[in-house]
Amino acid sequence: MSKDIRNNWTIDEVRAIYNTPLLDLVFKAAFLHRKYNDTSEVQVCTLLSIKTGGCSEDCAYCPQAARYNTGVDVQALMQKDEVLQYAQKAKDAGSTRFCMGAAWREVRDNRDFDRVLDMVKGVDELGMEVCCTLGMLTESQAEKLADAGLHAYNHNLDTSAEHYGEIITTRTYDDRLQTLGHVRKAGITVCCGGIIGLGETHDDRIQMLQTLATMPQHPESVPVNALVAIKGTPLENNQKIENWDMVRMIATARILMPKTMVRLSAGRTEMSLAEQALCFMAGANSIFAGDKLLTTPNPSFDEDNAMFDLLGLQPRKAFKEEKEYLREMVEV
Ligand code: SAM
Ligand code: DTB
Ligand code: SF4
Repeated sequence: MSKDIRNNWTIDEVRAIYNTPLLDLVFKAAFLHRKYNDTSEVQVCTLLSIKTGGCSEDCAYCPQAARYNTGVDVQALMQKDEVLQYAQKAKDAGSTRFCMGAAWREVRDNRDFDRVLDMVKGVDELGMEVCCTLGMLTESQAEKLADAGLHAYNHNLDTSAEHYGEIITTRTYDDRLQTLGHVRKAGITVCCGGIIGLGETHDDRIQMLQTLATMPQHPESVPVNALVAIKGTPLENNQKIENWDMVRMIATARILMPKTMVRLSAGRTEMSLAEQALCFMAGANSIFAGDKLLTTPNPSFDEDNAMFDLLGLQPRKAFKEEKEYLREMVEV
């Protein structure tokens, strides 16, 4: 194992990296990014909200929590065929990963879950990397998702353990870590990151990054979201984050977890091309594409294709890691 890939980062080491003067930080991150990844490639993922709104949790940022008046209409679980049409459209537009999100606190063993398992099978059969984000999972639910062909599970830590109680009171940080353990044990890849702009301190961000980077195995992807401030939620008046903070988060994540896909996630509609370019320079190598995230707007495929042309970037192929691994096995 290379000395750059570590799981024993101390909080002081993470703090020192995070506080490096910005241009030095970006340089170091860009260097490691070039050492471990093909920097001409960006993973293109598309999200679909398969069950929207009406969630019983109190996540202070979320437009889908039932207790806030955000104007999001509640929609029951979509039908499999309709979901597969969206997935095919996303594939045709160049996406290689399709992520289905449900506004659930946790998965229940019922007919809705069986339908989600069918959707997972269907998207997998399209040859896309299929991802879900459905809330908390038990060990056996994670196994069923793995058997259906699930490639990745998104379950964010959102912020530090210390700040968590200020943002969510209806579940704990440990609940979150437990689900992540079930996902890992079932052999599904882990997608886990957070949000900046929740009113956290720099130290909260540093602590969250340390938690991610000291997991026994780094998450395969780390989404970094900027808060989309939603009218009706407790965080509606939070100040917009500085793009410099996004760059600092991405660069620190890249240095701590050199091989992880670092996703420049929510917030891109507020960013200029130059700001996004700096994020790619700092080590971001994945985006959400398509004109909607779950319930809020996102740049269109056309805008992103133009950005890729301008910056000389290309969409990364599906299942690249697995294909390289198989090739190595055959060559041995
Ligand atoms: N209910 C499931 C859960 O909480 O894990 C899955 C869906 S939930 C909407 C997925 C993630 O979206 C959250 O963990 C959070 O990180 C992100 N998210 C939700 N609302 C957001 C907002 N307004 N701005 C930025 N990110 C947001
Ligand atoms: C993640 O980290 N960000 C995505 C995805 N994982 C599920 C969700 C962003 C949601 C932004 C608010 C919305 O569109 O509802
Ligand atoms: Fe939103 Fe997920 Fe929290 Fe529900 S659990 S309020 S969908 S972030």
